Amino acid sequence: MRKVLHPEDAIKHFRTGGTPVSCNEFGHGHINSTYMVKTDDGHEYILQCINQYVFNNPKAVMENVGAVVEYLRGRVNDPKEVLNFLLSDTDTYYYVDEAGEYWRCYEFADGICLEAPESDQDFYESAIAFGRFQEMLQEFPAETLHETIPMFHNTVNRYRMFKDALMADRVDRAASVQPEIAFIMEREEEAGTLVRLLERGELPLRVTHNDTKLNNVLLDRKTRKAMCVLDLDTVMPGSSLYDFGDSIRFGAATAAEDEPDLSRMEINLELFRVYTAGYLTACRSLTKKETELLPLGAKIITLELAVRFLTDYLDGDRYFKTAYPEHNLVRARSQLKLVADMERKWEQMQKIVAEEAAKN
Ligand code: ADP
Ligand code: GN1
Ligand code: MG
Repeated sequence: MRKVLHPEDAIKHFRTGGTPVSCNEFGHGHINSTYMVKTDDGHEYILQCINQYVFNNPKAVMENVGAVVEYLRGRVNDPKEVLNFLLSDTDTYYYVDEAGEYWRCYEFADGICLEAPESDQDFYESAIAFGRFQEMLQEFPAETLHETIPMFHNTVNRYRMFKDALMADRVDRAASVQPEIAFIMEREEEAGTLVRLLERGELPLRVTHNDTKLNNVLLDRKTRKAMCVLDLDTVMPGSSLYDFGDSIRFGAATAAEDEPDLSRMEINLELFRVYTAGYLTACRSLTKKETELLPLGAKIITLELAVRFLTDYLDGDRYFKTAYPEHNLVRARSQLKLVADMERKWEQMQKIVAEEAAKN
């Protein structure tokens, strides 16, 4: 049960130029409560209430976000490439209301935000945005970042949480999802590969975005070039393969993340190629091993998302926002179908990566 929020009160605590005249729910994020606020001087802002079930230390989230945007501001060519947060009346980038809810406000960036690429070029540009983002953060002091969600992409731990939810079976749903459970368990060993390689130092730990779906990036309205990366809540030490993988599972799929008709869900190899080309162009520092493992990054992150959606389904839908009772199950099934399709096209995915890498 989500709490009753009061965005129209919260906005008054931020240093907006004019007086707010409207405040409406906005966007398709699964986590925070997002509003678009318009003021009488014609300005537009994004106001967000941080989801504290997901982020139990919202102050740490804002410290990370503040540090990252300030760091990036000194490195970009154009200020519109970085989110511009407003100070609140407590001189911080957040305001805490009487109920203990954390709010933040930033300028609305007038860019194109897509749920699916409208052209190959759009997807290529999103790869440039996320690849460049990671390159810019290469020297960022990782030890100063809080781990806002501990073990976020630790797939071994995601399996552990899945098995706990299965054992607890809080809402009696386990019996109805046996084929999905079997599919997931058959792939447990492979799912832990990236975690083990990171632990052994065979993959570098980098500062990564960790939530690189297409609707977390804005394209410039006029040029349709990469403009600004959004949703910085999960910027933490991670692997480039997480970022690459998450972009592929969302943007290179032929259907939406919650498509109920599984026959429509496949990996589009042309889009896979386009994103690979863009990512390799923007992210020059990828090691040979990282490059080779790009297809595995896509597969493991897709499987991990299936595990996370099914865990939430078994847990009674407490983490992701859902629009109907079976929503998380539908999402989990679509991700599993995508994994199965990647397995079918595995050799082609590897060939594409090798071909694109040879061009660089
Ligand atoms: P969540 O964590 O819930 O996904 P996001 O920070 O991604 O929250 O915001 C949700 C959506 O709001 C984004 O996908 C995007 O459509 C929109 N959005 C967020 N920030 C901005 C911004 N500065 N300018 C324009 N749209 C934005
Ligand atoms: C959530 O916040 P949003 O909607 O951009 C989730 C991601 C998932 C994604 C699936 C903090 O992303 O990890 O990949 O949903 N974010 C968090 O759509 O858990
Ligand atoms: Mg988002």
